[in-house]
Amino acid sequence: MKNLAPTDAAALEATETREWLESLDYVLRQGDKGRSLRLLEALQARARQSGVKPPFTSTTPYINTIPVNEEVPFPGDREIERRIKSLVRWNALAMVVRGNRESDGIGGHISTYASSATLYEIAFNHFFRGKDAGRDADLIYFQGHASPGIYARAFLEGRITETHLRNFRHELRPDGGLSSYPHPWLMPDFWEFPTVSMGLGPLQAIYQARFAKYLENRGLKPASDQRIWAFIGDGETDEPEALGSISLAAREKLDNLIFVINCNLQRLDGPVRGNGQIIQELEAVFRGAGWNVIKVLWGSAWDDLLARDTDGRLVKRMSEVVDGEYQRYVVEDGAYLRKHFWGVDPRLQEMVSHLSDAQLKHLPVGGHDPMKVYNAYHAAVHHKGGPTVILARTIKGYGLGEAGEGKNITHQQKKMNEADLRSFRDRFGVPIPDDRIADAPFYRPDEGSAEIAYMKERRSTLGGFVPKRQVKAPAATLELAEVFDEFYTGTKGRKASTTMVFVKMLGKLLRDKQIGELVVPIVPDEARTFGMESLFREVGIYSSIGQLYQPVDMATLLYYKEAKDGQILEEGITEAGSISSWIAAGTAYATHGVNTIPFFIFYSMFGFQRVGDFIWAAADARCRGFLLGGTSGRTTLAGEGLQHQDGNSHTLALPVPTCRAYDPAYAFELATIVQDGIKRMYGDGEEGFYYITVMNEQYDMPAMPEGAKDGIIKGLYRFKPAEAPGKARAQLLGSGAILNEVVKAQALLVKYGVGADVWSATSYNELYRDAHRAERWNLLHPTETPRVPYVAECLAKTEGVVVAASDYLKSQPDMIARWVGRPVVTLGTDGFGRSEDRTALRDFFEVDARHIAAATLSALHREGQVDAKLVRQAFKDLEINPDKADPAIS
Ligand SMILES: Cc1ncc(C[n+]2csc(CCOP(=O)(O)OP(=O)(O)O)c2C)c(N)n1
Ligand SMILES: [Mg+2]
Repeated sequence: MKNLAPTDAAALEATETREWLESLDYVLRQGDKGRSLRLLEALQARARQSGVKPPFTSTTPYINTIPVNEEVPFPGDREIERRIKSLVRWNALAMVVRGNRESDGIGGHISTYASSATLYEIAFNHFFRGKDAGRDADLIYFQGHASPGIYARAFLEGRITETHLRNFRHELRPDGGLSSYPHPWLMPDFWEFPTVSMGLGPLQAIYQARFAKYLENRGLKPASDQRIWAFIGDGETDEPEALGSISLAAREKLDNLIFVINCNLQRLDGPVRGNGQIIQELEAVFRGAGWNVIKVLWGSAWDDLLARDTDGRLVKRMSEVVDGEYQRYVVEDGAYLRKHFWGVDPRLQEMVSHLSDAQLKHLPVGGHDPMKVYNAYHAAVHHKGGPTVILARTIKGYGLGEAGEGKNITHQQKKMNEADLRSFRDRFGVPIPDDRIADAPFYRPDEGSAEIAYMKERRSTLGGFVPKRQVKAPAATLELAEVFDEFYTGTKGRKASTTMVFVKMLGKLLRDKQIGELVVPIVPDEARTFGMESLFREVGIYSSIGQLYQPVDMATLLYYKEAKDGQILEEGITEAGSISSWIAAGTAYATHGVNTIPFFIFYSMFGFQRVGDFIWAAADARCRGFLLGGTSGRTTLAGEGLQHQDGNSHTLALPVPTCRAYDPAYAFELATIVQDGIKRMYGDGEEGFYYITVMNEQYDMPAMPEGAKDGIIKGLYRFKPAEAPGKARAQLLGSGAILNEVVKAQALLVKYGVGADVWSATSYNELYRDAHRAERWNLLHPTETPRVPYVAECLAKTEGVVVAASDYLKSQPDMIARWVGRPVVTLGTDGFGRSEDRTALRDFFEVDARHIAAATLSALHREGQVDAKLVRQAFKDLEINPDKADPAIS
């Protein structure tokens, strides 16, 4: 070779390559794939022995994974399905275009669905199982901004009306509308899973698929061949959540899970990987994680070209073109393609010499070819032993032509002029006459038409319409006194933390005959932190394959027991994964018809702050259950410092409308909240959830004062009235572990002649909401007797200054200040945490008994109720340093 001229060397190499490929073809024609594989392995081995080091490759060539000779025939009526799809396309587009004509900027997306119409239609006509089939329906995470297409189909199916379509993104119109994206809160009979915050859908789908197996393995749901589908954008895969847990899906062998990634090579601003190939990149990632990867890149019209690609030149060319260039081909004409794709090699050019420029231009990509998409789904649902991802190449804005097909602006294209509409109509053959086209009218063929009949027949065969949300689990009558009673009587001198109390409560709930098996404890590698390890042995850690090893602590009582029917979901260090399991379990009353009661306990700082968007999605999905923020309280979690010490989470919980957040101090408060929560969610059917902070400071748990229950739930009750009125009065509010500081301050103040009542504020968030409810009612009913907010009912008529101390932001007690009738002095833990012990932390943040007492006297002095001398003396006694740095920013 060395001595040959370069052109001769190239010619020789081409001949050799062809000969080798012909030999391989010969073996392949004998029909034995195993033989060809063995041959390739032998060649590789020989090459290695001779010092050739094949580069590592995690990708396959840039062609369809399923070869033509393995395709199964298409079972449907191609022509009628094409017509149906065209009508869905049209109505989806008309919704957005008309919506924006009527109110400019109302939004909506045309191009995403335009690219994924075939991906959805094949699934609707042949795969998605509905809920009426008498077996488990598929659970489908739709790509959020493809929703116009899903609505347009529902319109053709007769599930929603033309008025609904007209009111897309006008949900507040009196005759009803459609929400922008999948929102179970807003459309509870339609959407099951909120997806549009990108990345959350794919991650939740993985944990949903795992949870379905968990239910089966624990005998809470019969085994089924239910599938979980997640439709995802290729741009969306840049979200860390989207790919972050794919290894779990492979490890758990989730063959009930199918990802369909709509690889239109574009995101909002431009190409996903202009300089690379997103499909190859994703293939490598998923293959590396152990997924079954099916690439659907080229439509059937390419089959013949590929069959003639005897020397691999076409495949090589396909593999070397970057996505930015592929995108360019979409907007350029056939001549451009001939020159720039085929023209790089005369032999490639020759391959397509029989095709016109127009034919070249319209060689379809795989994701728009029903046959290819059908085959990919067919292979995916028959794949056993692991999850499948389908990487389907599509064109963003397919069919929009000049109005945006393949253009960088296409994601936000919402306007089309008459000429654009006309060309779209012509391209898809939508029967709308010229004189009406400018109005973009919705179009639904007669009820008796072949199209409607076909759609309905397909859906009825597959078990009814999708998406559809249905609450199937019956409400339960719950008698849980046996579980909770002991917590109301106090620990009688024994010290305990609220975390310990919670763990004990959880253990009793797990043992309860009525609901025990429905309880789902979820921990992100933090069970020992919360003292939950006894549950490992007692109820087991869920493992789909049991325990294949003898745990190192086998000989101990509390060994690390993994079991197929284990109840605990020990998720490892993933709050995002854990919350996804929590959401799956908390929505199982609708998705699976099982009232599972999830308790997710985590480091409170890594909850709302870290996975707040999931918690928002949980609310949107009408999730039920309990979130336990462990090791909570900025000064109560000692030692850890600023990354761990949580003084924020109650404030972060406030915006979530269905989340009730509580900061209980004592066992009886915790018991009241949990018992009431179970009743409300699983007995009364409320679709909301609880966030409860629990602490690790140990102290004596008192018995519940008479009549406190109602106030605990509403957020405030008088825990300890002043023993004597004193010369001056004060109302002291505390919550969580800080309530003990308030009780101590009450005692300190006696010495200065102040009679203080102590209140436990279990939830400022709930007090605030209640007060606003009352205030709004008063505003709207000016002539009627005003309602009194609960917090005002409690405090407005009391005497003395009001001082509230919290282990969270001062904004917590501030929230109720305007209903108290006088100023509220608030002490809280705004600022960065510190590694210190509790005493030092509470001094630093000025929330200890000394500072509470000092603040009370200071306020009383300003009110003219105690004189300056007494305050000065008190500050000296209490060692208060008025010139201390402000903890809020030091
Ligand atoms: C977390 C999050 N960030 C940003 C957005 C805004 N957004 C909506 S769609 C979109 C582009 C989507 O691109 P891709 O995932 O490729 O979907 P395609 O429309 O191309 O199918 C963006 C940035 C969002 N919805 N969620
Ligand atoms: Mg995209």
